[in-house]
Amino acid sequence: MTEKEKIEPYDGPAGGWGSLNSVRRHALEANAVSAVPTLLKQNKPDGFACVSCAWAKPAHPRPAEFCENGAKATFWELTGDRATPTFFAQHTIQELRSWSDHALEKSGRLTHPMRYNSLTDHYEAVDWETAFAEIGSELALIRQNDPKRAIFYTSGRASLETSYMYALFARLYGNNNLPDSSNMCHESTSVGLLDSIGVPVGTVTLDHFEKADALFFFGQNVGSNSPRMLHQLKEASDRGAAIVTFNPLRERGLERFTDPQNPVQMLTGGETIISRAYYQLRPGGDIAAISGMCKWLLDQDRQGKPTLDQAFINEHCHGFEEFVRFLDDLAWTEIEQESGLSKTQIEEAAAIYANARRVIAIYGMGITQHKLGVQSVHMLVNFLLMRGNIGREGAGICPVRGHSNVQGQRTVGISEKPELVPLDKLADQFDFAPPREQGTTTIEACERIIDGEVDAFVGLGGNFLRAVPERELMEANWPRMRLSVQIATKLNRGHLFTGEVGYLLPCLGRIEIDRQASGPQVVTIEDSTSMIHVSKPMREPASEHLLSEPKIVAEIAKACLPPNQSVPWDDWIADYGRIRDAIAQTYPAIFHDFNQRMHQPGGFRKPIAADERKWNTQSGKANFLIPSALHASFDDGRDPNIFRLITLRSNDQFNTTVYGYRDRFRGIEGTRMVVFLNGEDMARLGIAEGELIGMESAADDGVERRMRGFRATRYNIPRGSCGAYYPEANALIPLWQHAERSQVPAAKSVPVRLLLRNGATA
Ligand SMILES: Nc1nc2c(c(=O)[nH]1)N[C@H]1C(S)=C(S)[C@@H](COP(=O)(O)OP(=O)(O)OC[C@H]3O[C@@H](n4cnc5c(=O)[nH]c(N)nc54)[C@H](O)[C@@H]3O)O[C@H]1N2
Ligand SMILES: Nc1nc2c(c(=O)[nH]1)N[C@H]1C(S)=C(S)[C@@H](COP(=O)(O)OP(=O)(O)OC[C@H]3O[C@@H](n4cnc5c(=O)[nH]c(N)nc54)[C@H](O)[C@@H]3O)O[C@H]1N2
Ligand SMILES: [Mo]
Repeated sequence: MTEKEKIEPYDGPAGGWGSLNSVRRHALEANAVSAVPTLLKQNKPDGFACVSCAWAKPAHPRPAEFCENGAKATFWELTGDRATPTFFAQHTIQELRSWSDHALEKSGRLTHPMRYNSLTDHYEAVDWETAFAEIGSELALIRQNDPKRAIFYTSGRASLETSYMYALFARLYGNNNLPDSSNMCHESTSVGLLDSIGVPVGTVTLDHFEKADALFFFGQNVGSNSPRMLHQLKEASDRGAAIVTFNPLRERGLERFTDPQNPVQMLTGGETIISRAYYQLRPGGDIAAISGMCKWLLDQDRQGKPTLDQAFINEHCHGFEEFVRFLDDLAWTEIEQESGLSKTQIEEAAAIYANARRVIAIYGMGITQHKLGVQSVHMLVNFLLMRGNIGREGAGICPVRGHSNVQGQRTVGISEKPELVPLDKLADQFDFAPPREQGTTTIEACERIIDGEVDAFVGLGGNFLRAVPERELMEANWPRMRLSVQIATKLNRGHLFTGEVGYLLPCLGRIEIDRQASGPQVVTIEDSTSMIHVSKPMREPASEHLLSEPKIVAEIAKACLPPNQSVPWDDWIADYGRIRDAIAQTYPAIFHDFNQRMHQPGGFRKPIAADERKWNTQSGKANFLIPSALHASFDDGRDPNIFRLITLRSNDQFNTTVYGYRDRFRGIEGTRMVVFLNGEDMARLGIAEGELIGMESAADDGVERRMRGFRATRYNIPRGSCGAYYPEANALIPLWQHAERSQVPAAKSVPVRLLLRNGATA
């Protein structure tokens, strides 16, 4: 172990002084001390929407409505560091490929449009006109040949305005190839909730949170990934609401919280206990655990203790009888085996549920990133439906979305599924024939890139190559493409693999003032609770050469598409209010009077039919749906030498952006190359604490996926499972190991074997 690496348990709560210290340190480390005052405008009605997570922004914010990780995101974007043409002249791409994710982004904000020169292996500065002209002619040529051979990827940060234009651009170009980071994230939600309750998104707002009697958490790490929600949880806990958590790991934010904005708590060392009960189930065990709770509810009801909301079930639900048969056929031994929990634990949790009148189920990647991710979502809805917990005050389903506008992008047309987009409307509005064929998901895009079937990749943000599975094959095949265009704020590893023609185009971040012909512009986003609001930038741009995302999209579109009078790209750029008018015309039910309503504090809400107990499903009712298996994983969990690997986020990263090497709550410092293991498994296999071991995929499909150099770390994790950080461990995930139907990579239960020092495979 090097001197800087430190692995020891951390006793502090989430929030508290630890979080304030971390904010201070990050302002220095990110070279962004001047950005500190900016934080006071974060998530305020007259300020900007945080570029980190998608959690709701309240109408009546606290004096400081940012969290530790929101502050890091702001500092990281407003850093004083710059990746200039000189920087790129000093380092070849080959050399940069040996840098860490952290070091690459730490080089600072991109300042100039860059073109890859394969003769020198450097990115070199170009002017925007040259860039747009070449990208335009390359894209036009590919379009002539076959428009399906281009992919238009989006990471969930781009605004509603940019996303609407970008989706329209892809369709004018001639395809629905609009994969989104959501394809790796909450697509299991979009598919699963649509089946169950007829909406692709959650049904709750902050108002529901204020009235809930119990909150059930499944696989969402609030303390790191949506820390502002800790305030709602503290309020709920103070009010006596029960919080119950199902998670293989004991995540600190779900255990204890000290409110940094509460002087008494801060000075007295007071803490709020968050979870009343915490169940460390097996990864992939949620279907079993929830089935067990449902079975218990049913039994109680039959024993004459009214536990089910029969009136609701009769009036609103479909498929209940079949669900009852499914529950009756389940054996408790099977439930215990697959969930890793005892019958007593499951009954205890179910009893808390039965005693609460209004309940919200909250979940994240621990549910969606499994082979049966979609069915895990169905199961959560079944659980809520049994007691009528959808479509009333204080109750509902709450998928916690990732990127700050990922949900909104889907709302305004970023989708590979043409049936979800009002194509007829677009055809009328813009006088063209939109393509009707299915587009590619992220997984399909990867398959096609590996097969050499893609000629152009345009990335609107993100770090596609680093975020997807099957790293080696993806990196090896990427350069077969003719054209790659990456629109980005910072350099990342994905940019170090290019097509024959490769561009890296630097854009304004959301916090930076965006001046166009009609003056400074604002943009809008939709949060996790379907509230749509304005975001007003306030900082001077990182470089005078940056263009806004809408501008870059418009210029590329103009450069490669034949002119179309009905698409006023230039007018839109002159005044983003006109883009919002166009959005309102396409989606009047959601966006009428958009330019006025966007200023409403807290935002305006997108209508959510299920929250009014209107069910836009095929049956016209809310559906009980039956899972095909009790565990959600690819392996059956019976072979003691196959471990279910959970790929994890640390408290010091935003996805592939690694801010630093402190995973404070988990007590890991100075390294990310660790593998968490259960102490009994370590003893059984003779693995010493700190020993360097490897892992290989247990997919046994003829492809070798092997990684070495993980430090074995004893951790409170269920036997038979292990944990390692994302994105480092992505090389271990086969492309085909994704959720059924939603195609979300099964990143939370990757079957692996351990490679021990003596060469043995455990
Ligand atoms: N600071 C910060 N904020 C972020 C992000 C970030 O990287 N950093 N990422 C953003 C994005 S895009 C997203 S999608 C969200 C992600 O936020 P989360 O949804 O919280 O995602 P993860 O941290 O990947 O994993 C969530 C939890 O699932 C648990 N888990 C693993 N397997 C299982 C299982 O089988 N069952 C159950 N019940 N739990 C399981 C893990 O232990 C972990 O605590 O956060 C967003 N916000
Ligand atoms: N193994 C494993 N893999 C996973 C996951 C997992 O839990 N485990 N999680 C998955 C999930 S939930 C997601 S959402 C994906 C994330 O996949 P992506 O969204 O593709 O990745 P990010 O790391 O969020 O993208 C970071 C990059 O975005 C660019 N960027 C930042 N801000 C802006 C901006 O304002 N504009 C533009 N144009 N660019 C910007 C910067 O260049 C930065 O390097 O990863 C997925 N992959
Ligand atoms: Mo995500």
